[in-house]
Amino acid sequence: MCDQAFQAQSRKALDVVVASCRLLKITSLKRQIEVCQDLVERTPLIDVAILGQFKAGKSSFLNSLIGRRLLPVGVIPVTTVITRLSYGPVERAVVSTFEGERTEIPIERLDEYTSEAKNPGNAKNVAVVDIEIPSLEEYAGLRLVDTPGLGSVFKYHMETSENWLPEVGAAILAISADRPLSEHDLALLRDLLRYTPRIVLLLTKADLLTPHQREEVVAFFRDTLERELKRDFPIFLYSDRVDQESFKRRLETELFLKLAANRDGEFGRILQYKIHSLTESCRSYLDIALKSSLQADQDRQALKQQILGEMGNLTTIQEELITLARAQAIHTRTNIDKYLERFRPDLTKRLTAALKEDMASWQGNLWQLTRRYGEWLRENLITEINTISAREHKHFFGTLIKAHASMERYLESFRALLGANIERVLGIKMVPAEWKIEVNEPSRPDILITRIFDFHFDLLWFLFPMFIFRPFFERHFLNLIQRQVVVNLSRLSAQWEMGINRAIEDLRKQATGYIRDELATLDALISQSRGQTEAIRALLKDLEEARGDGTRKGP
Ligand SMILES: Nc1nc2c(ncn2[C@@H]2O[C@H](COP(=O)(O)OP(=O)(O)OP(=O)(O)O)[C@@H](O)[C@H]2O)c(=O)[nH]1
Ligand SMILES: [Mg+2]
Repeated sequence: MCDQAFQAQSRKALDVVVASCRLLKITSLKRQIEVCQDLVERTPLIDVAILGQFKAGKSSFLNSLIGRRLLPVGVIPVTTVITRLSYGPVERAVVSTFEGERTEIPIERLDEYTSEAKNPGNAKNVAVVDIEIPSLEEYAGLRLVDTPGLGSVFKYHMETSENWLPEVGAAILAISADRPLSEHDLALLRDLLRYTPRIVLLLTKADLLTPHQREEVVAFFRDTLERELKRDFPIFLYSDRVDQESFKRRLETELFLKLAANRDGEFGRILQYKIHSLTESCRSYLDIALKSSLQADQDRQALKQQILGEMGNLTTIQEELITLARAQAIHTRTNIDKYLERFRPDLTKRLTAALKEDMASWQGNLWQLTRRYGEWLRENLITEINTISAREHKHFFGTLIKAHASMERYLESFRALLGANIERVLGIKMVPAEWKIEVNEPSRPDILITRIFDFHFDLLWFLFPMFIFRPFFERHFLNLIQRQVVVNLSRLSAQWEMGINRAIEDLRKQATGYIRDELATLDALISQSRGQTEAIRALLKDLEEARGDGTRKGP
């Protein structure tokens, strides 16, 4: 938790802002208030990911930390999906799928989702399992992340975990102490360094070594890391069989507590900055309301006209934003098609070669052969197209990025013009509400290959003795690949187009919303502030007081 006094002060400042908004019908600060309220109330979590080769003892280590055999462990690769453990007053487990579905499950049935034996190859499409348990209270604020063997999941993890403070997380690389540092581990370390500087090594299964051997192993690791990576990493020993408590204590004082302290500092700075900018905006609005409240009625109307003038016309603004969105959306499909074209020839060649090789061993009549071919094609195309989709989709986002930039520019110029008018007419330099339109990345489409053949001539299999016709049909199957590749790349393109254009539309709605709220707020401030001079003055005073030390200028 961040500093209690600072949190109380932030709450007080928020209360004044909320009261001001209620009195003066300020709608444009709503989002910012929500963000700050959320930050003030929540305890942010730091992710500590346990990574490493299969069977390094990652899950066993976590079980030992929490003092309970909760995560599945075993002698063959076990953990198949990412599992996050954090403190919660009541025990619960929630499974989230890649489709975004969340289901609560009984904690005893965890292995049905996280173990390779009961969820082979993650057939259940689980993105992550989140577990809350009361016994993690001493680690409150940390979220311990168990990962499947090998490190590549870390990339996935960093991409998908909540991104507000990703850099605070740490990585624990588990390596079995009875094995030397492998090339794989070094490669993983190099990879990890791109994501977080906070990496420690955990030499597991220390019980397999004598105290003297342990020292030797630690020295060997130090030397190798210094030579290979020119880096010094903290190294911890661990065993879930002997001296658990002393191993645990060292980790706690030298790693976990330090992480928590870091997080508090970082979190405090973010909250301070956000509260500062929110109270500044609120004060500008109160200033505007105060000036306007002191005017006679007819002057107030004139003021409104001078400040909003042409800009007050929301319909024109809406139309302009629609034009901006459309200008990008119409190019989305062409851009993706053009980009995907580069994969077509190679993909066709690769599939054709693979089919030639695999088909040689197929047996049966035409009907059986066709079934086999259908399955083969579906399986291989789905894998290939999904791989392209997962690896390349960031390249499809051109129009989304451009739409985002053009809407931000539009908002900026709207804001600049409005600010200039307010300064000219009222002499107030306005601190506008924080505006940030957020891009919601479209989720990955499901690739579905439906029809393989237009005409089921395979039903007439009895007409074609295979020893005569087989070469003919093989050729036909091979030729079909080219068309299947074209059709399915195009389908992929269409699915991404839909997602991306939906995201552009979402940007447009956000931008319109910002402007609508700002205009409504100013309209309310100027038209309805009559006779509220005293109340406004009191709020300004409260705001000054509440800002106190707690909202010194942020970073
Ligand atoms: N002697 C000894 N064996 C351990 C220790 N920790 C784990 N093991 C054994 O190592 C094997 C692998 O343990 P897991 O915890 O499943 O390893 P993991 O890294 O989670 O494996 P994956 O999930 O498959 O990547 C099991 O047979 C454990 O009993 C330890 O401290 N000492
Ligand atoms: Mg495991």
